[in-house]
Amino acid sequence: TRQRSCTLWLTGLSGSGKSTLAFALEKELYARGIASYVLDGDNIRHGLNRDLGFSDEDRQENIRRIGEISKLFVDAGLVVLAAFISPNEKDRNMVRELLQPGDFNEIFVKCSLEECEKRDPKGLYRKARSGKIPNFTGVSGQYDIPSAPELIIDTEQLTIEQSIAAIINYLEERNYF
Ligand code: GGZ
Repeated sequence: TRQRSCTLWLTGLSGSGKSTLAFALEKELYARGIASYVLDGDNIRHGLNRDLGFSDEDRQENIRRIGEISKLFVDAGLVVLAAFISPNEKDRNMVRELLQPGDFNEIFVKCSLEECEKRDPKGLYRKARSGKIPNFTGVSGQYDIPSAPELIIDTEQLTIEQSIAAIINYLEERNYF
């Protein structure tokens, strides 16, 4: 049987390409008649989670709430594209446990810190390096490299098109289409 809804959980450093991939994927899935929805910092941290910052405790609560939202959206029949740094493996595993087996697909959006700093689309690494942003992931905050992700997308090696193709291929293997 075909599985129509699930969560694709994109984890990686700031600037690794999570949101870019999520929106490109949303477009591709739409073209294939599949309804998806992107959750990212812009629509979650400015609204539902506006009370949360970037301490370890706040990130844990951020991820927990996003996990609960993802669960509801999956119940509603959507493919959830969740794009969050989610630096702590234990927090990502909490979401994995929260969802039905197979509904949580961890995609490691792999990109070296060096390259993310070079991209620095919002100038945040620069600020972090000058000490203006405490606990900034990769600079003054840790990032746990996923130990067993379902998929790794290396955005230093692949174009956006190739990255999307790899994810679509993964979904095809899992009988999403
Ligand atoms: C990391 C931070 C921080 C700190 C603000 N550390 O590249 P962006 O700007 O647009 O995405 C980052 C976003 C991270 O939010 P998440 O909800 O994905 O983080 S987590 O999963 O860890 O809860 C970045 C910005 O917020 N930002 N301060 N200290 N990123």
